[in-house]
Amino acid sequence: MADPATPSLVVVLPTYNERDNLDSITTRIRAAVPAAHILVVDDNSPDGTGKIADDLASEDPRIHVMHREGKAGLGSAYLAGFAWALSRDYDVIVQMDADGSHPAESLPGMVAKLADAEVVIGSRYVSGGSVVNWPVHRQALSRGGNLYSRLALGVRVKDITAGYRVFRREVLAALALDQVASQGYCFQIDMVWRVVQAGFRIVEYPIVFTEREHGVSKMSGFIVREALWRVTTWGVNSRLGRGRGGSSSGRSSDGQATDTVSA
Ligand SMILES: Nc1nc2c(ncn2[C@@H]2O[C@H](COP(=O)(O)OP(=O)(O)O)[C@@H](O)[C@H]2O)c(=O)[nH]1
Ligand SMILES: [Mg+2]
Repeated sequence: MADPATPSLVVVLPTYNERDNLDSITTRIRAAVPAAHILVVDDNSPDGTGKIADDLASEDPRIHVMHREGKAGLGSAYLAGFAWALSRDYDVIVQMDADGSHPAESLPGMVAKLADAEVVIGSRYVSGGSVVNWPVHRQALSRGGNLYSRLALGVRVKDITAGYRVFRREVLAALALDQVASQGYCFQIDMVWRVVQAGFRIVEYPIVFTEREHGVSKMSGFIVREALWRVTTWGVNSRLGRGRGGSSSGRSSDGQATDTVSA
């Protein structure tokens, strides 16, 4: 493993029809963390994003591309990317959307916070964080989903649905990722729930989330309904002390192993 002062880092970027965003986001990552590796996980995007990723990779040996057969969902793309990263020597694994919503410029600050925790969440809902260019209905959905999930699960993370995260490799190595079935939005909640139950610490780092300028969101009614029923099931099981609620594997946890910071 590399020198802990300069951890080797990979950013996993899932893409589905991000033709107009990929060049810009990879350039921003490269500027923010020059040594970063980038793994694009493309689900055979009809708009040719995979070809653009291949072209970028041919010019930059630290850009890698995983081509998958077809659209299999955000959660599945991240899990494939995490497995790829764990089979290599990376100390730090980052998940980030490819649409430019997650500011690559915050990455050095987020990585520095790994001094205090095993997971850092780029958070819209701590002091200093914000959302730019979201319509009222999307803000309401996000706020409502966060509030419901926090209450149902008893977790103190303010932005539990955030998609911008930095993990120490040992966290992902410790979780039973092959058992994660959640997609989209719910995948984010599922991962926080697993991290908390495994007793790892989470710190939230304020980010400014800016809605995409190019391409379209893949958010759907299915994704919202999935989150609602899964979170409700976990919350009920947790209160009944069974299944993925009461007993935790690995390190001890009181379900409150979280903290927030402002930076
Ligand atoms: N590989 C892959 N990427 C996906 C899939 N669905 C969404 N993404 C990517 O996941 C990121 C977030 O998706 P987005 O539609 O912006 O969701 P939103 O930010 O919640 O509206 C973007 O980089 C998408 O291209 C999928 O099925 N497969
Ligand atoms: Mg987006």
